Amino acid sequence: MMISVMFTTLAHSHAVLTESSATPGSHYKGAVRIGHGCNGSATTVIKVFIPAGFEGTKPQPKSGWTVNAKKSILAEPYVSHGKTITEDVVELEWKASSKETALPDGTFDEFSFMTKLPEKTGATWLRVLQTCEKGQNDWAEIPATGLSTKGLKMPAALLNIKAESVSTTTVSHSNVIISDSWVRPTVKGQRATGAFMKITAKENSKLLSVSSPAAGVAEIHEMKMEKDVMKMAAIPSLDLPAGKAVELKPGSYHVMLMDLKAPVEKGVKVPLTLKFQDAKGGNFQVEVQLNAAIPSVAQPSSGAQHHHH
Ligand SMILES: [Cu+2]
Repeated sequence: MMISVMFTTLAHSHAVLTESSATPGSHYKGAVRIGHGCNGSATTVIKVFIPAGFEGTKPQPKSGWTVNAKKSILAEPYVSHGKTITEDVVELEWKASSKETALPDGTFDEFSFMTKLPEKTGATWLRVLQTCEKGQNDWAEIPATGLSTKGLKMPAALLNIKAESVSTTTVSHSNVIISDSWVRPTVKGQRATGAFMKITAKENSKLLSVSSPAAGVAEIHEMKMEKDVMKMAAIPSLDLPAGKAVELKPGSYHVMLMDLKAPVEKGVKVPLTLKFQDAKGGNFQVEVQLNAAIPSVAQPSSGAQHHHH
């Protein structure tokens, strides 16, 4: 007879974040999930303590609960939207408006917020203080090492901030292979950005044009030295010799996306359509989803680039 052993995790009954990992510098929307009361008593107040480096945290309103965001003077001010921020939200509070709207033990609920995460990677622990009609649960324990909360009675909520391991995409088409594609995330107020990739055509081909629903104007650009000044300009088409990987990279050929409809935020996907001409003069097109992230392998070009046409 087979004996099946069920390993259960207690994680669902702790105060946990519904999204426990995120990329550095990203806009994060998360929720603290509360799985039970305090020793059978209904939950009346949830407080979430926001770690240093989280910017502009906002709680989501909740029906039947009064929401409060407490600000404090920052030890390290930061600049956002051109303004120096010296005071920011450090604590969120949801308080049941009445006995009827308190969260009964034996039920669960989620308390949502959004924030901008720091650029620093690593495990971040959010302390959650749960107050009930009788008693409190202070979710504040942090493991000495690692991410496992096993053995901890009241672990804090984990948010693991880590870089995406893959930030480029590859598309294979019968005539061309497009690899290592990515788009540079924009900074505030920037209306244009560059997209980069390697294009390898099977036969002699040409890249004729590019377009993207994310940009009002998309062009193929080259960079060249003109009287010791690096300039970029649109080119009518880009030659793709058979079997040779043509690199579109910072400081060299690139796709220029201008008149952006929205900021290109880190982590989003930007669709790009590339129109080609094959060796026989026929046209075809390829769609690529560009990841908005700077790949670790991409190095900014140093010095002048020389192109031979
Ligand atoms: Cu350009």
